[in-house]
Amino acid sequence: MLSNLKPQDPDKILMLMEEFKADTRQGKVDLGVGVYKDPQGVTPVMRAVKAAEKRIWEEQTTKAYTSLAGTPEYRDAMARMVLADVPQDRLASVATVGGTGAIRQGLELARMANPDLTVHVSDPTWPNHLSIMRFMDLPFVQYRYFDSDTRGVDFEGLKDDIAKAKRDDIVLLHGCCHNPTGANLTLDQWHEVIEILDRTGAVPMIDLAYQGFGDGLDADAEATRLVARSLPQVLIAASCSKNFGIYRERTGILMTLTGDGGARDMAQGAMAFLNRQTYSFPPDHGARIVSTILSDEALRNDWKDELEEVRNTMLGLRDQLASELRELSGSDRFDFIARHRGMFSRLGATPEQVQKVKDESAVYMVGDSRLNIAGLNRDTVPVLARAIIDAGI
Ligand code: PLP
Ligand code: TYF
Repeated sequence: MLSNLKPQDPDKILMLMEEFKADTRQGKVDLGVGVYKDPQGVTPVMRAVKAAEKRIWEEQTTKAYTSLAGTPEYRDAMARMVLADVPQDRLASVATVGGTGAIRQGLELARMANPDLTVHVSDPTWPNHLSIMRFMDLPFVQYRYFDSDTRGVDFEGLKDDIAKAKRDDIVLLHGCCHNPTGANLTLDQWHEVIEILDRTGAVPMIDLAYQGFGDGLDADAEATRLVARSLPQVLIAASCSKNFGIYRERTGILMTLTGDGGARDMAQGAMAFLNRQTYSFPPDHGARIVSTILSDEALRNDWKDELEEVRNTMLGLRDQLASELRELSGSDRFDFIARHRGMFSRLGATPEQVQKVKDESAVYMVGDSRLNIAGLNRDTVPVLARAIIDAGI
C-alpha cells in the first residue's frame, strides 16, 4: 500500500537550507530561511525565554494534559498582546502547533462554516499557504500584491481583485512584515481594505507571524486591531516562533472574532473540536514560556528590550544595504530595501541573477529573490551589495 505513494514537491526554502549547509566555500552567506540571526550568525535563545524556562523547571509540579484549547493564561496573554483591547464577548481562541497550525485550523474552521469557500491570497505569499490549501483541496485565487516596478504594493490591483471576493469567502492578509516581499499596506490602505471587506461580506484571516519585527510590537498589530474593531467576523493566526525566538517549540494561536454570545461559543467549540481531531491537546511548553513572560513585568520588559534590539539590528542592516547600493549603483533604485519591513525583502531579480549571486559570491537567496535581512551583518552587507551589482540586478 505504501508503495503507492508519490513523491511530493519539496519545500524550496528548506532545500536551500540543505544546499547551503553542503557548500564548503569560506565566507558563504545564508539569506534563505526566515530565522533571525544575530551579527555572529547565531539564533539565540532570548534572555527572558531562558529565565522563564528556569522558572517553569523550578515551579512546575505536573505535566498532565491541559485542555483542548490550551491554557487560559496563554490565550489571555496572547489576546492582550495582539489585540490590546480584548472584546471578550466576541473572542474565541485555541492554542495551536505554531502559526502554521493556526493557519491550518483556521482554514479548516472556515470550510466547516462555508463548504463553498474560496480563499483569496496575495501574489506572492508564503509558499506554505498555497501548499496547505492545495493539500486541503481548498479553492483559492491570488490577488495582485507586489508591484515589480516600485517593489511596493500594487494597491489598485489588490483592491480590484479582493473586491471580487464573495460573501463568506476568506481573504488571507499578512498582518505586518509581508513574507516574501517586505512590502506592506499603510494604515490608510488598511481602512480601504476594510471598506471592501465590509461591502462584500468576505471574511479576513490575518496571518501575524512577525509582530515586533517591523515597526514595533504595538505598531505591527495596529492593522490587525483595526480590522478586529471594524468587522463582524475575523480570523487571526498568530505565531510566537519569531518574536519569542521559540521556533522549534511550535507555539501559535488561532483567534476568531464573531458576533457575541452564541456565535462565539459555537466558534470556541468548533475550534476545540478541530484541535481534538488533529492532535488533541496543543503543545504547552512554548505557550507556558510566553504566558510566563507576558504576565511578569520584569520578564516582559526584558523580552521587549531584546525584541527591540533584534528589530533595530534589522533596520540598521536595511539602511546600510540601501546606502551601499545607492553608492555602487549611483541611483536610488534600491531605496525600497530601507522602506520594506520585517525579515524579508524581495529584490525583484530573475532566477538567473539569483543563481549568479549564489555561484559567484556564495550568497544564498530564495529563488524568487527574497533575502533574509537578518542573515547579514555589517561585514557581509558590502559583499551582498557588490554581488547584486555584479549580477546586473
Ligand atoms: N506565516 C508566515 C507568513 C510565516 O512566514 C511563518 C513562518 O515561519 C508562519 C506563518 C508560521 O510560523 P510557525 O509555524 O513556525 O509558527
Ligand atoms: O518563510 C520562511 O523562511 C519562514 C520559515 O516550510 C519557514 O517562514 C520556511 C519554510 C517552511 C516553514 C517555515
